[in-house]
Amino acid sequence: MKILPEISRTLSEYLLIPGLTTEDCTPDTVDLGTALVRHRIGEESGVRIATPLVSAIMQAVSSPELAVALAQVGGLAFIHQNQPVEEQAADVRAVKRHKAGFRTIEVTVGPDTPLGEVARQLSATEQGVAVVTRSGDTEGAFLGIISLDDFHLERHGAHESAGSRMRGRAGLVTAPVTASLSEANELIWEHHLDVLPVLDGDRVASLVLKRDYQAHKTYHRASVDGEKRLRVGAGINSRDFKDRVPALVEAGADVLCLDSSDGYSVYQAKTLEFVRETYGDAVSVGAGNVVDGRAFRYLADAGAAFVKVGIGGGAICTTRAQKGIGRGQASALLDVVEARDAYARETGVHVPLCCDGGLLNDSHMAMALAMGADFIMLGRYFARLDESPSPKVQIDGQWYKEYWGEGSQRAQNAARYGQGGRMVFEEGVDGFVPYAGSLYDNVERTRAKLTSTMISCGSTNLRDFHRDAVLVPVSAESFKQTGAEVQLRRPTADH
Ligand code: MZP
Repeated sequence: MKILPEISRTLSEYLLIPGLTTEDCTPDTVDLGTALVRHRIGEESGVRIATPLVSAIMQAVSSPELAVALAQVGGLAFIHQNQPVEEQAADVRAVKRHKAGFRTIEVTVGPDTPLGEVARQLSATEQGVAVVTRSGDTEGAFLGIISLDDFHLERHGAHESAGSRMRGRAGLVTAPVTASLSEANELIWEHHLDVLPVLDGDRVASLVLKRDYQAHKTYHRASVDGEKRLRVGAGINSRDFKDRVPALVEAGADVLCLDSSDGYSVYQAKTLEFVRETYGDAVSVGAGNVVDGRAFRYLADAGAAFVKVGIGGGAICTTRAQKGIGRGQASALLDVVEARDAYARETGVHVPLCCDGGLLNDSHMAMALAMGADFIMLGRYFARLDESPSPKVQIDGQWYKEYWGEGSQRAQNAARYGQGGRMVFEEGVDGFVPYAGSLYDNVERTRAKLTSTMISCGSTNLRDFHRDAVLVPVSAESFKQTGAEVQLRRPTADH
């Protein structure tokens, strides 16, 4: 028996000290892009994401619908593995059918098409913006970009305005009907419009809202391996991997992740070995979860593409109470970051870390990233949103979404928690989380907060943030003082 000298600490036990904010540190210059899979230092990771958020490998969280939305804002979802192989592969295929890009539709207008028809199509598909092309024109002729808000203005104008002007929320530009796509792009930049086309050669491949452009530039660059399809990950387990992995690879999963509450096991190493022997470096598999440097090293040596950190911290998790296993997320992360950095110095290879579970608010995400996490896995956060697959229910006038753990009676994820292949006792609960609206709005707000934190710390990218962040542990007394004297007029909207 050995007792570690330091106390097990959570993420809320730290604060960040601001660093010097310079003029080149602005919301437009902060890049939240991150490596998802291992790579040689100095080289680019084979899979990068523009927003450092991934969804938990859970029934209540990672459906194809959520995966599409999350990929569109630059993150990545892991389709859960607590279902038959064919069903999981079908979920992956459903995501891969979507082309990369922001919520957009292409509308073709003829000489007599009323603008109202374009508006109707936009509303029917709940899209915010449309690229308008004209029927009969040569392929790629670009007439304009219409945002739903503009229809109130356009309605009163002549119909041909759709063909002779480009309108964005911030202004009106007159352009020749035959403007090439790149000319159109330049005009939109020049006139500070709110919507931007992402070009694929001479054609508009997708549209992004300007505020998301930075993310999408990174995402778009990262997402081209030739097909420009949305990215999606998928969970696997160390039991049926010989069937599951080939089916998921065939379905087009971009990255796989071993789904286990305790990843420090020979079974994970054997799974990684199988994938390496079968596919070489062509298939990336993350592993975990771990809470110390020894376990990280074991999985890194076994070839893990990334390693997930966190045991017992999940919002629905009862592992610590049931088995006495776990570690405060901050202590776990700091220990593993040290091992990750030592591994990089020794081998020249960076193995990204994913901080998984128990992040109760956006500041916890900022803290995890500051401590060295490359990206964050979230369950409760995504379960609360429109796009998650769980039922929305009303209780005492308030809306909630159902959220249950993979170790709960309801999920019965025996591959993750199986005690001898079946669930003898539960390690998770089944409950409700307050409904919080659309993923697009929530991720946008979270991105804004992370960006703002990084600006305060004087960092424009996550690598610098890891290097330059200065953290301080806080005393129990200082917690008590935060906002304790103010009676809230209304509950805050933030999670
Ligand atoms: P959270 O974001 O909801 O706090 O935590 C999500 C994480 O909790 C998942 O990614 C997974 O690692 C873990 N999890 C999932 N089910 C259980 C359980 O039933 C669990 N105990 O701990």
